[in-house]
Amino acid sequence: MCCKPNYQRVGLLERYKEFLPITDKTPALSLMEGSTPLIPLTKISAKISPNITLYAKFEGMNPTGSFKDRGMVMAIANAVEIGSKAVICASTGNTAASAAAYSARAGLTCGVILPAGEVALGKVSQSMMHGAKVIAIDGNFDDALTIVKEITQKYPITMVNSLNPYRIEGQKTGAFEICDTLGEAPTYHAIPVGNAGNITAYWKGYKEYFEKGIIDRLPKMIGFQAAGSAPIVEGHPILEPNTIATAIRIGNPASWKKAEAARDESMGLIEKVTDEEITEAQKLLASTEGVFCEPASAASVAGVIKKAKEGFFKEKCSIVCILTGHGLKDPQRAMAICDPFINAKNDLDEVAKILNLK
Ligand code: AN7
Repeated sequence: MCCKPNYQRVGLLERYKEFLPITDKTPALSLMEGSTPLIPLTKISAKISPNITLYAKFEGMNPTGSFKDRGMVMAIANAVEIGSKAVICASTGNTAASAAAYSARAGLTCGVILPAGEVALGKVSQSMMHGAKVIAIDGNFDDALTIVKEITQKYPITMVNSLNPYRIEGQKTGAFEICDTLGEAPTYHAIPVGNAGNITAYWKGYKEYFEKGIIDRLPKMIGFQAAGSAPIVEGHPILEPNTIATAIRIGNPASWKKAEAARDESMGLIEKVTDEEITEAQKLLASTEGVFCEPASAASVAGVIKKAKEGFFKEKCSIVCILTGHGLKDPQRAMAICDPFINAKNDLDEVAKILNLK
């Protein structure tokens, strides 16, 4: 009894090759991404509704700490295949970290364009450490994406934002994994929405499994934007998007129409959650479930809690919340929302007293 298949020993291009645009010439690139845990959230579901079986797909367990690795492994493998020497992306941080890591591994030059002052510390440190050329512009994510779109038209450099279709192809594997684990699609798929590539990719993945007869129903896609950065909810671009969830501080999502299609075809919804609701959900996940995700990720759980309070989930149902990135990406925010730690003398009695032991 030694050889049960262990998917953590293969990366996504290998695990799902028959579903991906892979040819004889695609390099076998991998950092062992994917195969992330689907964690039952029993405390939170008990708190909000007896009808709900709630899970977190913890994408923070990917090699660079976010879901971006799924699409990036495919996009960078394709860039190598087509002979690119350099790639570029605009990013609120996670795309950049992932692009930088996979570029390093594949031997490509990587440029990342970030909105200055608006990217969480962990993410910037990753891009720097992996050797990307990091450029912080005096503008927001939408401005950075405009530069990337124009530069890739003019110069021989490959875009690895989710406008690159290979990104979406890789990211759809998240839907496959959920179905492979549950044996079916969940009733609801809850997900944060920023540039809207991920909701697009998951919907594509579920539809492909459905068309192949691997699952016999589709989930309803329920997406959540941050209230200060909710262009899809408001119905127009937001010129100065704002939220503590810097990953989804995006005013004009590239995959806007596709996100609406996922919402409408699945009979789901896209709504907004406030920064307070996001923070509360982030703390609840960490302090009662032991799962530390970044603020943007908590938007999915915040959205489910909000809809449960409204009585939206009437029947017995299963809900998978995508926790898109790890909490360690944004340690400064985490420190800011917790009670300060206690400074004490180097003294046993004092420490015991603080712990209420004496
Ligand atoms: C943790 O890295 O857009 O709706 O440039 O990092 O597919 O954009 C990040 C997005 C959710 C939103 N959660 O996903 C970037 C970037 C986290 C994220 C999103 C992002 P999309």
